[in-house]
Amino acid sequence: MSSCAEELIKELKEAIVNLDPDKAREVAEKALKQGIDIKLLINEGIGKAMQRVGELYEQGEYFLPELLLAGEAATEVLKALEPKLKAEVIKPKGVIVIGTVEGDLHDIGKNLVAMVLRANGFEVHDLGRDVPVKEFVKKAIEVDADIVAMSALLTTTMIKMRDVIEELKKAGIRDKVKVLVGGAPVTADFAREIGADGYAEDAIEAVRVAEELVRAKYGGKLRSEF
Ligand code: B1M
Repeated sequence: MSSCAEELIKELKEAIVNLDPDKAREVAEKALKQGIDIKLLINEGIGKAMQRVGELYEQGEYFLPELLLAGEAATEVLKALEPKLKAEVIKPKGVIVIGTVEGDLHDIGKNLVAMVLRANGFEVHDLGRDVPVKEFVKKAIEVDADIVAMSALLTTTMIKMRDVIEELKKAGIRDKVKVLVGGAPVTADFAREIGADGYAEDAIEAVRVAEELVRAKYGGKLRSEF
């Protein structure tokens, strides 16, 4: 990493950890103008900053209002990155319904995953956060989804992913829809245990896994290849 990139990423992290959304957006825009790799901004900037915010919360130095402000700062960075990530999609690689599961208000990681999937040629229908189990299934039917993608950040809400899979079975569409899961407390083992088809650790991996899942559904092809 160049020293200029290092300096800007440090500034970006500080703006988020110091709870300054305006500054965070300003630094992100500056970094984009200087051509700094978006992956670095996402992983080293937003990712590491939110990790630090989580630590400060655990240590009793930050409380809920601080978490909210840090969330706003990270969202400002995502907004700045979005135009750079937008891809013109004529025929999507696959259709994805995404959301954060019921009871869970964390949506920064999910927004990031949705944005990166879109930028990589998927049609993404974002249901938002705290999404009721049945909403995932309803939307999957409505848009003829290839993948239902779920995010959870709480150990108490990740179990809702299993409920969505059960609901897909009840609706008779489990064999038509692949399930992709992720989020900080989610692991590959947990994904297997609940019967999901794929797990991704971060937004970049989510793209690779989503492509694999669509290919598995269509005998090796992406939707755009038909
Ligand atoms: Co909360 N919170 N929070 N919080 N919060 C955590 C998650 C926590 C770890 C903090 C801590 O204690 N250290 C802890 C969870 C403990 C646990 O369950 N194990 C926690 C808690 C306890 C809570 C409350 C219960 C606090 C309270 O009320 N007492 C409460 C719950 C509210 C609710 O959801 N019902 C709460 C509330 C909040 C805010 C609303 C204030 C705010 C969220 C704002 C928002 O999202 N708009 C918030 C925040 C900001 C955090 C931390 C600090 C940051 C989360 C974040 O945005 N990370 C978090 C601490 C931490 O994570 N270190 C914490 C950055 C983001 C880019 O990462 O979402 O992990 P992440 O996404 C990653 C990967 O996980 C992956 O890709 C992304 C990177 O590329 N990924 C996927 C995510 N989804 C994926 C889906 C995929 C694939 C990959 O496929 C579909």
